Amino acid sequence: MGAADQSVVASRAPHGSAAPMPMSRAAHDRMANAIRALAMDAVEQAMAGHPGLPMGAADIATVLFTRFLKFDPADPRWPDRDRFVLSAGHGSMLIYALLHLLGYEAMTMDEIKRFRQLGSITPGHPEYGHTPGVETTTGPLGQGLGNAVGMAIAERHVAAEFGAEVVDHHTFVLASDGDLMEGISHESIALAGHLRLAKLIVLFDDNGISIDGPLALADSVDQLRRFEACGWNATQIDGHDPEAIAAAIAWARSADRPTLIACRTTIGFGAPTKAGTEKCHGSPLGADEIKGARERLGWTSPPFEVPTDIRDAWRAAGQRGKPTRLAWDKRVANLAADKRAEFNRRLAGEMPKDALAAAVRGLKEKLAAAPKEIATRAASELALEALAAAVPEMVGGSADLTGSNNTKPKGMAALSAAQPAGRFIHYGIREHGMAAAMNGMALHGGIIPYSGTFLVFSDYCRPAIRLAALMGLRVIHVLTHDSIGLGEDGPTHQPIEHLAALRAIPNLLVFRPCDTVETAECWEVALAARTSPSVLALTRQNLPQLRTGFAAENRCAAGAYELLPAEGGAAQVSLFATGSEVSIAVEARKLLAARGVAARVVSVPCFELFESASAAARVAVIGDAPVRVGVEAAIRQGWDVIIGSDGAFVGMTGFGASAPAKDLYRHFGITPEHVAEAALTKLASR
Ligand SMILES: Cc1ncc(C[n+]2csc(CCOP(=O)(O)OP(=O)(O)O)c2C)c(N)n1
Repeated sequence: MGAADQSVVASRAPHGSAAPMPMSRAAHDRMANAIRALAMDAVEQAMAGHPGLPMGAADIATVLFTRFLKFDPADPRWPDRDRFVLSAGHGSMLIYALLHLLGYEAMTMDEIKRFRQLGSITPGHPEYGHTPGVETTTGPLGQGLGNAVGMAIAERHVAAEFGAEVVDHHTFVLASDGDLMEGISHESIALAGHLRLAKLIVLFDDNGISIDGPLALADSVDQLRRFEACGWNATQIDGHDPEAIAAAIAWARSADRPTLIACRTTIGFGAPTKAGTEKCHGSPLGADEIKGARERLGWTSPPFEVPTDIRDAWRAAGQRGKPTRLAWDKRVANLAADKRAEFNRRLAGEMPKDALAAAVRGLKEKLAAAPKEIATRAASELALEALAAAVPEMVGGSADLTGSNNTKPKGMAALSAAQPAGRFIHYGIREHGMAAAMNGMALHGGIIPYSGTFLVFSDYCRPAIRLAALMGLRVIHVLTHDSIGLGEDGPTHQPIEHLAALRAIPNLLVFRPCDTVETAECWEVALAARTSPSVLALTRQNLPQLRTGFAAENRCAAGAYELLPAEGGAAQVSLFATGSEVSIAVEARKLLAARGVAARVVSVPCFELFESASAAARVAVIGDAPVRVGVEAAIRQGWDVIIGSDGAFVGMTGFGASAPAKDLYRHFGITPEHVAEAALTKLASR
């Protein structure tokens, strides 16, 4: 920043008072140096990693964790803990050093020594579910910040429902230049500012260095003004001055909006020749540099040793939160019995099983009594009306396509700054920020987030969907307008490769229901999938209800099932289809019957569930008809698992076009006639 900016900084200086300093400056420095030493030594031993960020941000982390952060190492999942998100995941040694020093039992010195090794809890980038005390998986820059916005939304929402006596915590983020340069950061901070998430505090490691060198090579954004323009408080401080850090955090905690604290730091603080340069970003410092850093920092202990007095001071900081946690336990115990049970159920992520089952059953009974020819997006809205009433932790949303995605059932109030108890989030046109925030909500707990956009824009959410799958989070993406069937909007809006691309993500359930009943069943399975994210690919166009008559069994749970058997003899043809193409397969079956060919129709609402079924179940569903045909208005990739490489496929091979849906289906040959013809050709060639 130039001189002009400094005056802006001065006028924004925080005036709040911090918690009293529990230690001398010298003690602070030694505690911070313990982080620096562990980071240098672990990266050196692994011969890989990033010492620069932990060394630069050690003062910020020391102040935050010893004077402010509410946590208890004895219960890393205590629901009312403050969240700390290391958005700059490459600086993972910062969090590992902290967890070790603070006394998280699992984070032994051996684990620090095994930094980045197979089977350690100290992987290259922090991984949720792998390391107690790590709140989210970070590494892809910007995602942690996006998650933190969701965590802060969740805190406010759950607090609005259950009261501040049991839900009252802050979300802190340590973000780097890279986090703030990524586009997702803009979506996330704009949403946070709009929702006035006052308990969200971003500590920006403002070191002016990224991998290529000085930030000035590629960036000249005034981050303070950017955040302020998004409705945040913003201030800039010396990130190596513990009192300035403490005063800024105290100020931020009393704010009525989210706060950015730009902490001016020196990357690799203490390293004699590499500090302040990109040379300490992504590689070990080397023996000489480490020796020099030890001298500079006055750190005389050998590698992986922490002097007893410093270790004791860190442990004492780790013990600070225990009384607060025990007091919280009592407050929860004092809640009215049914409120307490509901609070605990939601935080445990358990479904209201009976209510959910009753809601699905009721809906299926209604659909059996009065079948509906509607789009699956409309069927999803019908399902949501029943489900959202039965599952109060569902919080919906849309990236400005609410009326198209049908994700807002009647009576669901908007969640806003003024009304945090609302259950529908207008995310704005921010698909990436939305998906990252959904992950944060699921990580926070107490909420099952679902949301919507067009299937084609899953590309805009994909990095966050991938992380949801990696972390095993129950988030549900309602992705409508799922094929050329959306019609006139044309090829920019018509997904072609998206189903295959989403199916390629491990642990993601991709559902493509064919009618109202399947839509209800897919919703039920998605809600029950505690450790998997789901996508519901839904149509714009109307579809006939193929599942008539009532059956309590959730047939979609198998992933694929025989919808219609062969008639008049053993099946010569098996027709496999998903979503809107199932009804085309049903028509093709009639055409084949007229030609004396017995065909069966298998609906495949979810490849992943089908692939996880037993071998016997799969063989039974695939059947032994000599000819297999797949029908899906998308690319063939992935289908050979079902139809074999010698199967016929009726679908798309390139981009779509702008026209009414019926014309497009004809134009691209995705018709009953063409399906029947493909089957007959295969039969004839045998
Ligand atoms: C989305 C994404 N793109 C690229 C990277 C690779 N990468 C890791 S750190 C980094 C930038 C480092 O600069 P900064 O964020 O300022 O961190 P610092 O150098 O201060 O540690 C990059 C490009 C990444 N992790 N995520």
